[in-house]
Amino acid sequence: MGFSTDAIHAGQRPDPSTGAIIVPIFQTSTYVQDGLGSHKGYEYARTQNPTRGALEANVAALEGGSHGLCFGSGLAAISTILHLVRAGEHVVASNNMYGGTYRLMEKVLRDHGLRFDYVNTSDLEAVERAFRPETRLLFVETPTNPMMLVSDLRALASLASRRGILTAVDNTFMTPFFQRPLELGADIVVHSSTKYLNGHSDMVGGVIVTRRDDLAERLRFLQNAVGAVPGPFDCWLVLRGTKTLALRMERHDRNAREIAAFLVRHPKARRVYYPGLADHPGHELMKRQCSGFGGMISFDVGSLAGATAVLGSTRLFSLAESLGGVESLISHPATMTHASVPAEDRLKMGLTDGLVRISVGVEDVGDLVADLDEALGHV
Ligand code: P1T
Repeated sequence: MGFSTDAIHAGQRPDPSTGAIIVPIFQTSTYVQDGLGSHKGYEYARTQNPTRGALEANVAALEGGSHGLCFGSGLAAISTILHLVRAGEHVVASNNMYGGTYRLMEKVLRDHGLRFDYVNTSDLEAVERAFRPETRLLFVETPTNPMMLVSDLRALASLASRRGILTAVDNTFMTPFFQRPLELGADIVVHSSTKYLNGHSDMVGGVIVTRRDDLAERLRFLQNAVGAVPGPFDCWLVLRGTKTLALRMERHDRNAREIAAFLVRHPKARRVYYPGLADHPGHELMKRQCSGFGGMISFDVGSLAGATAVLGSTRLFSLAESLGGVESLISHPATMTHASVPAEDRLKMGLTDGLVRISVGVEDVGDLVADLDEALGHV
């Protein structure tokens, strides 16, 4: 089936007891058993929930995987993946990624004996040099948040698998509509479903997808044993979101291409980071491994004062963390999403105090351009 057909139908059948076309919200903590050891496949709602199960099957189909697992947040999903790594083992991760992922690794799991190295995963030789005999996991974001660095997933997965190292890809920015890491050889895909999968900025959640039965079995065990599961209503909201994922992503992408072209021409936007631009270093690679460029753009206005002026002047772009909703957002990575990354590491990757990040929504693009034009006039 095509992507949009799967988005609307995969994992979802009319409710057998009523015919309700939409999977109900099974708002229950437990299930009555017929007798000792005899039940309908559901025992306790941390372990199984039919609404969650429908979403898990839905996102698994969209990613071209065979197992989906939902979590209470993107970070809960990433944390569960990192439970595959034991004390003394080593992880190689992208040196620019969501600040909360970096914080989880550096400020929580390092104290539990896990070892981390951060490299520019666009540089295959740097990744190879970082691998050690005890490396268990390669964790990649592409494009990265917020510098939009692009990594070659097929090459990375091949480098890692030759050494028996797992590859996990955070696909939050691209979504399976534009990029399917499992088809490029990755073992695990993870999402903050808070973002594009849900698309309406009204819940927090995470999803993991894999094709590997062995990994799925261990991750399913961890999902239940660690317990960072989502509630059924939040799963239902994401199921509602994925139905329109294709429509929304096409529009995010179209709007973002137009806004990136506008920013490039604007004298106050000194640098524009968007992989849809022909001179972006990852542009050709993106064309090979993705079918679009997405709705995230970063640009540098040269100073904190300039960024403050822009962030304080937009009217349609709301100043807020997060991304991927139908409404456009604007944020300041250095003090918001990436505040936990040391300043010197931020600067090394170009994440300056003048950097502004926008999540381009699905509004009329002319209105969005006019809003940014007005705000940039205050720099
Ligand atoms: O917020 P949560 O659902 O826990 O997801 C964390 C996360 C994981 N991966 C990526 C690529 C992300 O961007 C995020 C969350 N990001 C933001 C809140 C943000 O504004 O960038």
